[in-house]
Amino acid sequence: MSRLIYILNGPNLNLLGKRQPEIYGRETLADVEAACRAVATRHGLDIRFHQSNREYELIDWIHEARETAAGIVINPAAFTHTSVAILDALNTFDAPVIEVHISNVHKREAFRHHSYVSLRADGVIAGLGTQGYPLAIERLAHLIGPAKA
Ligand code: CA2
Repeated sequence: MSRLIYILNGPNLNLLGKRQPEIYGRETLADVEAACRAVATRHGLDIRFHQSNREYELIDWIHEARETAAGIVINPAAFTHTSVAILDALNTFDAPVIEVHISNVHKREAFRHHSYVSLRADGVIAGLGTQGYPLAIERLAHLIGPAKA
């Protein structure tokens, strides 16, 4: 069985650590990737870590994950609140999906309170900062189970 997980990041998250640290913290996306890789390695999981500002690229990675992956962690960023297309793509993926938000979207503007992706996600983490990513991987590792000896 595959021990590969996809970690997908939506628009503007390439600016993490460079703007609005009061909302999104000081860690860069490269720091997040390193933290994800460390926790995944501990569980014998491989990762593909991607970010895009283009909706279709996120959809293409979800399609790729259908063939290869045992789970997805996704922070769809603003597409969370707008994208039926990402929801439709995730609905074709047959393994666990964890949705992550760095900020507590429920403490913010009303338009951030609704998530299309939550209609598919098996779990949602919001407001734990970038720590949400390794925690989401811990959950996937639990759902996927240990590597066979
Ligand atoms: O809290 C989150 O993780 C969000 O998914 C981030 C999105 C926002 O639209 C969602 O409502 C909640 C925005 C990502 C923008 O990322 C930036 C990072 C640093 C500086 C500027 C933007």
